[in-house]
Amino acid sequence: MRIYFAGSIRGEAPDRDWFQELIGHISQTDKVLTEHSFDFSYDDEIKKDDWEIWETDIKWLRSADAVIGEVTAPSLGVGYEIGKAEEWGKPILLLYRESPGKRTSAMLNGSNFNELFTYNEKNEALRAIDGFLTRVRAERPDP
Ligand code: 6IA
Repeated sequence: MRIYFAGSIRGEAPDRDWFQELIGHISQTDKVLTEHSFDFSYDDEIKKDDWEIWETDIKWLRSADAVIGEVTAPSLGVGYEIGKAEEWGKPILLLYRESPGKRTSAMLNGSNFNELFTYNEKNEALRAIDGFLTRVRAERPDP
């Protein structure tokens, strides 16, 4: 399946190594459309204008079978993508690492149009991804 992975880039400082781990995990079974968006070593080589980034990302998001977002670090771009994906009826799994004194947005947590999974250990998040992908695959209409 085509998976749109979303996570903070210009928003709050992301855990880049963890994003790579998540992308690597999803890539074992499915295609991550945004794999290079989080390859920060590309930064100097690929200088894309913001409008190009928006255009590419929106096309990918539109075409995705499902969206997986790491929402521990708040990000305007990720919130925007989730809003669109909800509107377009995409299956959405959001991963939020429990952080003392913090809570994620009520607009994510309160929504019936995504699954928000709160985790402490990384393994829990990886297992949530596996369960989500299995369900989405099973519910998917035949191509
Ligand atoms: O507001 P933020 O920058 O935190 O928004 C992050 C979200 O917007 C991510 O989920 C991405 O899908 C998208 N996004 C934001 N900036 C980029 C980008 N910049 N490339 C691709 N998608 C982006 C260049 C990154 C560089 C490593 C090549």
